[in-house]
Amino acid sequence: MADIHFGSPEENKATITTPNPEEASLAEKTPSPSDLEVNENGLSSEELNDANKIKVTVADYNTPLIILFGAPACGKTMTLVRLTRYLRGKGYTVQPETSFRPAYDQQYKEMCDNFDQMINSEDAAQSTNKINFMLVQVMHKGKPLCQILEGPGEYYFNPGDPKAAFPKYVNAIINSSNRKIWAIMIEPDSTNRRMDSEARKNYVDKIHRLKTKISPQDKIIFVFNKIDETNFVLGPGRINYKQTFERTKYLYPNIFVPFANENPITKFFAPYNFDFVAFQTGDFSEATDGTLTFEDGHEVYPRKLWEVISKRLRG
Ligand SMILES: Nc1nc2c(ncn2[C@@H]2O[C@H](COP(=O)(O)OP(=O)(O)OP(=O)(O)O)[C@@H](O)[C@H]2O)c(=O)[nH]1
Ligand SMILES: [Mg+2]
Repeated sequence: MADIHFGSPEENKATITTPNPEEASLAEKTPSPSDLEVNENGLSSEELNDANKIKVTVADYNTPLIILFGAPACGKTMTLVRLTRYLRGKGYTVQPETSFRPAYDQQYKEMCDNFDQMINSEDAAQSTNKINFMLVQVMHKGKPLCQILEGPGEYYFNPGDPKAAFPKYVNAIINSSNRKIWAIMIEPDSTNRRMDSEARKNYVDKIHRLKTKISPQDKIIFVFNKIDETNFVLGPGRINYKQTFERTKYLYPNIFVPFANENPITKFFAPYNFDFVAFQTGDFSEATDGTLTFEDGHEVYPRKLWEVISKRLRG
């Protein structure tokens, strides 16, 4: 398979961090009643006016977090949907963490209640419009393996306000004691109208800022989503990885610079401290009634992504 693997050196092996109950709640607690007017995204007006007031809770600080990090519309929600479908098909249990958002977020509650229906729906908008914040737990044979976290792209990188600092809740996630795998999403230049060359440069700066904050024990996976929109697909699931990697460096100048492997020995066979995975969530087409329908992409994509995640979960 034309597949370049960019492994991490041995010394970067993650250790399981000591649980710290105080970190379980990742933001301030009980809001006042006047702040509880909730908009259609499930955010209270207080949260909407000030992203630093957004409240999320990761109650399980022992199970590693997979954080889908990326600009708006890069495909985080659909990646979560596709991975969930794949994992369920392989006998894993994937279920939403109801405590992730406060009780006033009715939309979150509804999403948790209707999770199965939403995951199985062919109406892509059902997922992309409704899944705003999401934390799901992945279990196998009753044992929790990881938690996958999805949040609105604008709080990771907002093309309209590219220099904005991360809101408090993102910093709290960065600093939580969970072991973490950062799935940093990138995409072709033609697939996201808000991500022009200037925005991509700013996104690179944001990724570099993230890199300065995250623990050296965290793992990084660059996920090149929407690979179906490139010329690098040779056949179902067969990707010209070398070209995809070179294209990424061209589209996102200097993106990989802070991730170079500095180890004088291992750098010759593992030049970078990350994995690089090409991905497609699915095929999207507009039905005659205007709805965007979603058809799973080839299974090789979630299988490969899950393989890499599983490997990094092991250390
Ligand atoms: N061609 C192609 N388009 C995709 C793929 N994945 C997602 N898309 C398109 O990208 C759009 C946005 O996907 P989402 O998953 O909602 O993006 P997101 O990153 O969750 O966006 P925010 O929640 O706004 O941050 C979808 O409606 C699709 O049109 C893919 O694999 N291939
Ligand atoms: Mg989303």
